[in-house]
Amino acid sequence: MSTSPLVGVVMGSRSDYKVMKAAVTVLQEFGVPCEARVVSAHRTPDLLMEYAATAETRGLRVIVAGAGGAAHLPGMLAAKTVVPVLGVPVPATMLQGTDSLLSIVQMPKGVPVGTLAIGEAGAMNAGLLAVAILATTDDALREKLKAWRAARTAAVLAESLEDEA
Ligand code: RP5
Repeated sequence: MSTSPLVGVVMGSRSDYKVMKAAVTVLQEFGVPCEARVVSAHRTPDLLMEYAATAETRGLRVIVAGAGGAAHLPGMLAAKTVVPVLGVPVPATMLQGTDSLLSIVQMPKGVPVGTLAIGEAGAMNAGLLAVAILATTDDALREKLKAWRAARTAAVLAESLEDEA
């Protein structure tokens, strides 16, 4: 597998990393080269455009984008690149991520963003979905993903409730 990043994990603020690191962690677990950067739709709009415009030529195959509040980042990236964008709503305001979820999921037709759950589950699943997308053209990665799923299944089947109070 290439060592230059295949997945770009971007977020609107450093403060989003506590949620978005779940995407990075799972990508690292699968050995998928990735990069993590802060790219803000409203504070660094020129960087956002440059990031999206160069994503394909830099070799990125998937972009995972997390943001809180009125979360324009995933949609704006998707507007500027055909690299698939997976959006993660980050709970950052009084609306606890429902604002971001609706901002991300309600893309007008023609420019899709794959929208995940709010928070850490969404970030981890975005990482896993990026792995699954890359696995469509990478047999070894597909086998790793199957083994990862099988291990989780085995762990549940081995559980007992006998020690529960
Ligand atoms: C959004 O505003 C970011 O994605 C973050 O979730 C939220 C708060 O950002 P900070 O004020 O913590 O930088 O743009």
